Amino acid sequence: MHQILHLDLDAFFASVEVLLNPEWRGKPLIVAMGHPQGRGVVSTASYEARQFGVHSTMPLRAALRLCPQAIIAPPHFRAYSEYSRRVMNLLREYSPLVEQVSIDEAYVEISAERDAAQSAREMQARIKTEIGLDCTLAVASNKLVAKVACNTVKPRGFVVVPAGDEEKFLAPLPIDKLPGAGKVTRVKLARWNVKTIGDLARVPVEELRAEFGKAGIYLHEGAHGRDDSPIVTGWKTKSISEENTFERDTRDAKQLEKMLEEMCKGVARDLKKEGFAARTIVLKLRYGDFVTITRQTTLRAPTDDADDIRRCAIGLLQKHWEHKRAIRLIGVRAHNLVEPSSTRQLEMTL
Ligand code: TTP
Ligand code: MG
Repeated sequence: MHQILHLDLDAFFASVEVLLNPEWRGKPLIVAMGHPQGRGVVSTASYEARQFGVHSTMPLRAALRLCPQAIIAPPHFRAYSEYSRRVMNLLREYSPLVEQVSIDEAYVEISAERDAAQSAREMQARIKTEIGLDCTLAVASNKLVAKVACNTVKPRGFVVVPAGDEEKFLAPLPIDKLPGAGKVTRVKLARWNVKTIGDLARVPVEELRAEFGKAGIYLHEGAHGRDDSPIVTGWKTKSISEENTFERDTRDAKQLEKMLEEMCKGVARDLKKEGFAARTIVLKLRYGDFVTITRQTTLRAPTDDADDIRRCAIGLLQKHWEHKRAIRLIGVRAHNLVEPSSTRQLEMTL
């Protein structure tokens, strides 16, 4: 029997901002990109701001209508990754089996000799006292149940789902809490009048398979609280990117190239900081009508150099941008990352 723990930091970016600006504690706080009068988007909000209905991905203007007194902070990504690193290192004191799934989220497998609930309690207390952050923790026999459970007790939550109780625990929860049951899936599930995870568990697996194929089997297994996916360690950043939405859609090639140049510098800086070089550079363009295209170039040798990345990105822009069309958003991503040690090995074998 496995002991899996799922951790998710509470209102992560906002909580770090509070550590950097203690006078903001207890206040409605929104971390957002862009200008309040422009096309800013909410990255996250403190729980005080969420009471007004503010949430991630909401346009900042809408958020400010709901909560005009909110403090607005621009993001400080360096600080977030530093805090994230500290939390992940603390988790590694308890087990080598740590799978980081996002900047503020991880699974940890605790060995059978340890009491997972006790370790989890201790982690939660230490993350608060040693790092200053609140988190929510769930313990279960597999990743799926731990993740779902974690989301039911946010913020500052703690929950243990005893082995054998997985299905019973999930049954009353609304179906949208089950990973894999996205909007499209839920519309189709309405045919069986599925509202809760328990309702889904009662649908015969053959019917789910007929409707969803292999995904139907996963839905069935998940609804019964079964998941045998392993902890994947050695998680690495899969890509590094920057993107920007213009205040006004633009057809100005100079402006686009200037923006790209800035973003490429940022991407190169992050690559160096994380110790990676990229083999593939991807350009993303979103036109005024929201049609979005991505185009990519694969390099002969991996790079972390801003000029190399800029040359690729601008080359892609010149080749693929339909000049008549105004651009709303432009982005650049470094992808296919390799570590410099493997780059060196590569060069040596070439
Ligand atoms: P989440 O864990 O989804 O959100 P959260 O930590 O702010 O709040 P909670 O977990 O308590 O519900 O995401 C982690 C961080 O990722 C979040 O603080 C900001 C960033 N983020 C965005 O920038 N945009 C998004 O749309 C989302 C969902 C998160
Ligand atoms: Mg979080």
